[in-house]
Amino acid sequence: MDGAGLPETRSTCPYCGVGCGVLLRADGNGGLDVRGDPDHPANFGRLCSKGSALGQTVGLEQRLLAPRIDGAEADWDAALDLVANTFKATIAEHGPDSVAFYVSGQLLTEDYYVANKLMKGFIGSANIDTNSRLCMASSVAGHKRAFGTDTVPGTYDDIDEADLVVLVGSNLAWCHPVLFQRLLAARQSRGTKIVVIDPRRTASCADADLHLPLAPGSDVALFNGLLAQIADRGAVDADYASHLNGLDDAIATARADDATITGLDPADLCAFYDLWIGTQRVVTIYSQGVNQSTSGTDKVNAILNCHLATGRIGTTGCGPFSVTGQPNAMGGREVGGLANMLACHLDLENADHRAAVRTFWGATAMPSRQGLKAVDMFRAVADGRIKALWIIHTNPAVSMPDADAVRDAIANCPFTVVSDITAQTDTARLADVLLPATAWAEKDGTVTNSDRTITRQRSVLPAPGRARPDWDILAEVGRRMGFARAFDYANPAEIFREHATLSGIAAGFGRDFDISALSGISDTDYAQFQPARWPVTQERQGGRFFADGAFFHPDGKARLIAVTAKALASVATADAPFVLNTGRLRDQWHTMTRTALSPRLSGHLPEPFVDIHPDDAQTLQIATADLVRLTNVHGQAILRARISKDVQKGQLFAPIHWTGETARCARIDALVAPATDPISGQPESKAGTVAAARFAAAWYGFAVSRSDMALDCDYWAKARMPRGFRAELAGTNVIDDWEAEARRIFSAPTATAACVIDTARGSARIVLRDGNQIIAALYVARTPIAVMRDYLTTLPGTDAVDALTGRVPAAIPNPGPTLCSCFGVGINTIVTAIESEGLMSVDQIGAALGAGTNCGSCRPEIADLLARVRVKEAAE
Ligand SMILES: Nc1nc2c(c(=O)[nH]1)N[C@H]1C(S)=C(S)[C@@H](COP(=O)(O)OP(=O)(O)OC[C@H]3O[C@@H](n4cnc5c(=O)[nH]c(N)nc54)[C@H](O)[C@@H]3O)O[C@H]1N2
Ligand SMILES: Nc1nc2c(c(=O)[nH]1)N[C@H]1C(S)=C(S)[C@@H](COP(=O)(O)OP(=O)(O)OC[C@H]3O[C@@H](n4cnc5c(=O)[nH]c(N)nc54)[C@H](O)[C@@H]3O)O[C@H]1N2
Ligand code: SF4
Ligand SMILES: [Mo]
Repeated sequence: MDGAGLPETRSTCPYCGVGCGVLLRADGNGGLDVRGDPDHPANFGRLCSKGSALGQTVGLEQRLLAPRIDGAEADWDAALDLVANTFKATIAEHGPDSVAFYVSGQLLTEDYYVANKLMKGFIGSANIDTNSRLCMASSVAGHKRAFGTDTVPGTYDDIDEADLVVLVGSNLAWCHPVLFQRLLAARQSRGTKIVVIDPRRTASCADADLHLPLAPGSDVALFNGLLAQIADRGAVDADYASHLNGLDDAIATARADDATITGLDPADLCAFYDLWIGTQRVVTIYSQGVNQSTSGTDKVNAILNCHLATGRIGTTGCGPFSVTGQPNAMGGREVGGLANMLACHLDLENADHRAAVRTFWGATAMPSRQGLKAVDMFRAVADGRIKALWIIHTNPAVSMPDADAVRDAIANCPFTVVSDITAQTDTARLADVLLPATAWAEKDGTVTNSDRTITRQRSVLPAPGRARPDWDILAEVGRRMGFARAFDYANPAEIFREHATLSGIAAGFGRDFDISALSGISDTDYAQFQPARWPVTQERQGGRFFADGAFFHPDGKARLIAVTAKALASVATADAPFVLNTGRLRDQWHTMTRTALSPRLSGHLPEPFVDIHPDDAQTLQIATADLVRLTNVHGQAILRARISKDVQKGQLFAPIHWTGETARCARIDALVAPATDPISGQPESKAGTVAAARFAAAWYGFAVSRSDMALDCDYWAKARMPRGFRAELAGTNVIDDWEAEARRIFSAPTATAACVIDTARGSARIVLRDGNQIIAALYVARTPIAVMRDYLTTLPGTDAVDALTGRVPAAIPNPGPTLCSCFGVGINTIVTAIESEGLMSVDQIGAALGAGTNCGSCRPEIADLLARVRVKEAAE
């Protein structure tokens, strides 16, 4: 069937907190055509590489299609009864705090609302926490300390309207690419200056006026320095100060702090202070470099202090801006999905708030104290206090700090339920009961993005197999636990209405989150709901907060918090001398369960790596493309070395995305200490300490295959390519018969093999064919194997005759690794075009090759490449 005639459906991208609107059309073959929604206020039609590739990720190949109990398929009744009865029995025997839910900022608001209601209103425990603890908890805590509520004051329009945008611990170019595009557009039209504050040189630095590579963790000192300068230079807004408490104290404490611990060049620091103080319209965007820290909450407040002191908050082009990571991180905060919150920004520990929610829900049991925050929750699983655990829409065996310990805790928990869309995750493999959820394009509900805009997600594909929406699964369990009335929902619209009604009650307590004007929304209006920024009340819709100086503390004022820089939790020692920084790549989403399905996205960076400074590499005798083993008391990882001055000496950077499904030994959180911020409970995922050493493999290999491979050597990492899979391999063991090994890896006992094996030199090249057609190939050498990977990945399924050489035939240009994933343009192609056609700008490269002209996500890297080629040319 040709889908071209079908109407497009408006929905939201399921990845980052930018919350881009998308227009979806089922192609009639199970696939999906995706384009940016030109009318959505987050993106106005733009998409990044991940959003553009959504259509490649909706296939059913890896989907979980039926419930499983102990690995065997089961029907829903059996699975739901088992879950409900086991939770009930556990609570009856050990009390409500012996069970826990660990959920996700990727759940829809309606899913999240039901989960929170079930735990906090009916099970009677607050042991529901979420991966937002690893993500937004410090921002939430910082907002609440300063404003009295968890309020994001500004909107995305401020990014368009600012004269200075400061990115603190945010790699916006890769992690919020559409906002970065909006920022670059502002830079072009009004000359917006950009400052990046990040220990690492990132893609976001390509267009920056100033990059401050501060010492890891030293943000408080940097912003204290700024506050002191604000005071010293008379830049405090005296009028606005009447709305503030704690100003003098915060300034005095800031003056006593020491900005030199940032390790920055004093001239650069001064340039930053001049720029910040001298520019009225400044937006300070911050993300995980701020939040994921044992002083995360203090970092947030150090930033908020500067905006409050200058009154630069809540007006056009002004304000602190915590950008949310996940698509519904904000919605999760609204429903109170964290263990220390109630619903609708109400406080669990406030008796009046509790009474109001209890009455509204008709709650049968409600906790009066906070539940366990993520790190403590998994500790309680490990030591047996938690006996039944339900994990929904998150992959903690990979993403939690001390991930090996978390994995073991889950494995040993007496009863673990996992709701996911696939059984092929490190966490799902540990489940006693596995529940199949409908995925993004199959479900209905709402999400709230970083600037408080609520958008609908709408289903365009049928639920496959027996998959059911998360809210529906949760409500079923609630009913089967005996709470029939409270969980008798017919559809998400009904849940949304209830949530909106409760927000009106919360507003009566002086809370900011109020969408009560939507409490009577009809099913039809919900179906047609257009993006709306909260609050949504009879009196007001959207807009900014705090320009009027009205805050949510009892006295109506904001609080500046006196904060002092603290050392990192992990101290470098002779045993673990390197600081390990971790973060994201442009084209992968977290634990890759969806983005890795796209060959286009997998082409960008197909292997886990660690960036290491050239001086450190030299000391450790590590050469480019060597493997490096990182170790500490928590665990280990083996990664490919990338030698780069983007990281500072003594620091390493590794991506978070690889799992036990995609690599042998690259779950980076196995190395991350479970040290947390004392206020927010957020772990310091950006600054553990590790030892690094060259991993001495006896052989290195590269493999391509039409079908999946059976890999079990010391090092392997695999990725999709257009017709199959590619893998990097290495081992310490001696393999005597490479042909037999290849047949085993590729499960091809009878294929025709062409082999060149040189035992003396330890090299082997093996191409397996079915008839003429290449089904797989393996290349092995004693040193990191130099073959032309980008060419070899095109071979399976073809009858190419020259595959055995591992080299591109002279007649074919080698495009090099993919830079532009939309158009599949490789680095070599771009470099050649720059050199041979004399291209001078990213736009000229786009015009010549198409690269960077669709989603624009690769533009910073193209700019970087251009600069490098020009520097090289200048030196020649
Ligand atoms: N492509 C892609 N985009 C994503 C995601 C994804 O998986 N892939 N995930 C989404 C989610 S959930 C989130 S939370 C966001 C995260 O978005 P970001 O926070 O922008 O991403 P990260 O790469 O985790 O970290 C940002 C930067 O913090 C820096 N950093 C480390 N330590 C410090 C420090 O002490 N101080 C400062 N100032 N900086 C430091 C790191 O070097 C890193 O460049 O991205 C969202 N968008
Ligand atoms: N070292 C280090 N660790 C980190 C971070 C870091 O920067 N450094 N970042 C942290 C942050 S900010 C975050 S947000 C976390 C993210 O970490 P996770 O939340 O663990 O990562 P995801 O891969 O997004 O996990 C989502 C899971 O939900 C499944 N899923 C997809 N759609 C659905 C659905 O509709 N329903 C259900 N039930 N399941 C679904 C996916 O298959 C996948 O298994 O990682 C954290 N861990
Ligand atoms: S910026 Fe990219 S990943 Fe984020 S919502 Fe938009 S399209 Fe999706
Ligand atoms: Mo996140």
